[in-house]
Amino acid sequence: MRLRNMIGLVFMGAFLWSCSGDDLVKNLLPAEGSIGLANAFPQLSFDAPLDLQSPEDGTNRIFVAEQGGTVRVFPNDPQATTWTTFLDISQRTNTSSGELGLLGLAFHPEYASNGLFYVYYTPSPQEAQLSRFRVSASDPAQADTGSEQVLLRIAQPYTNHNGGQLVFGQDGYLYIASGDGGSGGDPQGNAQDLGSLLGKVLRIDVDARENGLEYGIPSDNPFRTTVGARPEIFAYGLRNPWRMSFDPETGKLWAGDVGQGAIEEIDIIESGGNYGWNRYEGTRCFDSGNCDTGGLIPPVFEYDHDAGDKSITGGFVYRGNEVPSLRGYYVYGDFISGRIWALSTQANAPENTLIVASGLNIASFGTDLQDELYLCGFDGAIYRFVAK
Ligand SMILES: [Ca+2]
Repeated sequence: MRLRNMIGLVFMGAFLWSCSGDDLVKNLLPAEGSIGLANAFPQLSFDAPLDLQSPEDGTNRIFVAEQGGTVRVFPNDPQATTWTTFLDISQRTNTSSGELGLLGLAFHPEYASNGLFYVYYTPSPQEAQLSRFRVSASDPAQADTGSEQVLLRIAQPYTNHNGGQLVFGQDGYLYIASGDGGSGGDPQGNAQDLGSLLGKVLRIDVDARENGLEYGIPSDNPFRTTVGARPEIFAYGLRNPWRMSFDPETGKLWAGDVGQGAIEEIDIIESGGNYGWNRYEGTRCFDSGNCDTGGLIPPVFEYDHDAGDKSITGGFVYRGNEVPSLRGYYVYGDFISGRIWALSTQANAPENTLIVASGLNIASFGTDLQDELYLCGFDGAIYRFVAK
């Protein structure tokens, strides 16, 4: 187990191995029973897949980013027999600790015409980096590894909590999740520090450049004119947002924020929002010297560790067609327990339903161009959701 702690690895190891290798329906909760997982691409396997993306370029391909620094590409077809390597920056990627590596991939909204894409990775244990690459001029299945342009470097004082999600909004801006810099308890107080890029959701304009930066600052970024604040900050008070996504229907930005030792939380990220860390872990006061909730946005949902769920992996609001009963629900999981839930926030009180006890280490979720939902398993398989 590379993403959170070795205890999880030892604990889950036996169960994980017992589940890997079978190729179709995963174990279901009999009480729920209506939704399962199936291997989406049974002939393909991956090494620590952490991100799944599909650009709107008319080719209906799936791109899977692996932690070690590679991106594989293949047709969005369950019969796909092989992937090819789209990008290999493994020699530039440091994976000397479990939360380091190639952590995020996003294609420019105009990828079909400009061939640009973005990756977030750790070139060293003390740094995370956002880089732009371009596809090969002659081969749509190959990136030009010589095209790298570094846009942003973020110093990381500790090896853990590096964030890494990249996602373009409907506004065309790139949203970047950064962790709080690591260790435990955010000892440097980065998440509440508007002078730090750590513990934030950042938002930049990749189509502009200003003030010596390789990107622009959107004119309505909330702290653009705040003295002492980094203008890239969109929201703050986050610990380690491990996966965030936009609901394509509502435009809301959903994030799963991994907790310290007690509470995992789901946030809807708004401009200028303070999500509490490290004053609060979920709705529980963490920094006992300051339990003031003033100005803090509480999670839309949280869960504790008592049932063995210990590290949230944020998912997506499902807008696909294969599993009609999931439509409109936020589907997310827990990396340690492998449990997957569907959350509704339509009612006055959130409704959270366990839908699959997968037994998998859930590294990430992703969607294709039809908004069908996939799960990146740390066992090396990509799973899809199926109605039973
Ligand atoms: Ca929070």
